Amino acid sequence: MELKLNEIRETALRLATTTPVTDMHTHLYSPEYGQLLLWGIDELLTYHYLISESFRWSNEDYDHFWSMTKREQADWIWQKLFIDHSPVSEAATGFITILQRLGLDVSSRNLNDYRQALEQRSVNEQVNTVMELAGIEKIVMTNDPFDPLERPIWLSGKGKSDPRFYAALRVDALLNDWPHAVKELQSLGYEVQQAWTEQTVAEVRRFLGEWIVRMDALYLAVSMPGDFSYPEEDHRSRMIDDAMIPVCQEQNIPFALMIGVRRRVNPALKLAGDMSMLSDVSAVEALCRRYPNQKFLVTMLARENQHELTVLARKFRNLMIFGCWWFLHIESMVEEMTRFRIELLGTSVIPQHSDCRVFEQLIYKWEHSRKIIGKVLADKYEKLYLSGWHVTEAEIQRDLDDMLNHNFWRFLGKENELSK
Ligand code: FIX
Ligand code: ZN
Repeated sequence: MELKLNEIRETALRLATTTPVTDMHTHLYSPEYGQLLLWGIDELLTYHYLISESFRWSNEDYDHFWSMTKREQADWIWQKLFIDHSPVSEAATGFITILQRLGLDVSSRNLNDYRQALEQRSVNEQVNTVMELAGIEKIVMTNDPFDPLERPIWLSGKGKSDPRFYAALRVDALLNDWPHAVKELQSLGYEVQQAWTEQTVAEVRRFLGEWIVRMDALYLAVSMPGDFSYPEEDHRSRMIDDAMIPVCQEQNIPFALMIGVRRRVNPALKLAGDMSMLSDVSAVEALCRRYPNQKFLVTMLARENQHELTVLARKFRNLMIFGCWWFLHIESMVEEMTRFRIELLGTSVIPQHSDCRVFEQLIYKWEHSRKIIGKVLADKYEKLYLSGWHVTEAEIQRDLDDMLNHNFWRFLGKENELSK
């Protein structure tokens, strides 16, 4: 049934907040991964986004901060960002959204009550509650065979025992720290050497192929610095051309590139010390042109790259742009990006991923983004209505299913996962 003008906004917002989501890039794990799955109040407060924000209010010695227990760090951050100042940043407001949605009394400001309430829950219970509250159906993890905590779980065959969680094979070291990757590969029994020999290429391919199969990885993923350039006479281009693209094609999976990070500009902040960096969109253009049958999932970190990258997706159907990554995952940027992506690409985009590291973050990251996506779509449907094009509720549902769920699986050629 066609919607009336005054029904459009409410319908778009309601469906945007309830449509099941596939979260196609996270740093979350299923409960089988034990300590790798982060959840609870202290993990939430020590999220690296909040760590860097807290240091703006303090001359605390970095090393002293890192020597504190997690609980002490959480207390310190709570004091700085929530008590001494108002929690108006995206990450701080997000923490409040989580408390509220979990049914805790936000107005009490009693951190120990919040801790206690969550500590009474089991991890399985919390995973189920959060997925239900956030409307998340499927979660893609970030999986690194070089991680000594993660590798044994895969080798014991338990890596993919929860059907709601999917794997993505992360290959950063192979592209960005080859000497380290050589050591890791050698210790795993692959006969590689620093020089780019035929045997090394064959062994890297064997490694990638075996781990894609072991993980049933949906895609290969890497985050790149902004000065990534392609094609070049360098290690990265050789690795991509000789090993990664051939294996992706053999296995029929996309290659995901997250471009524009400058790691550790302030090393004392550890994970919180990474910076955003302008990137060269023409590297992606060259890849899409050279490999028209290879699918690329791409996101960039600099705001200045977003428009050009979106235009590029109009030129190459093998390019799917996704998410508002990291420092762009703030309400003003999500709105700006969602609006011009829809204006340039219609609904053929994956507007958001969460990048969550702590499980309950799914609640705020998706709630905040869903509202914006609903609002932007409502503006567009209302405009269409006034031109005489009247959408139905089923059509709005279809569009949101595409953006929040189906586009990802369709791009992978795995629509069958949607019925699971
Ligand atoms: O490289 C990545 O996948 C980044 O998303 C992370 O490294 C980053 O630390 C992060 O958590 C961003 O949201
Ligand atoms: Zn990430």
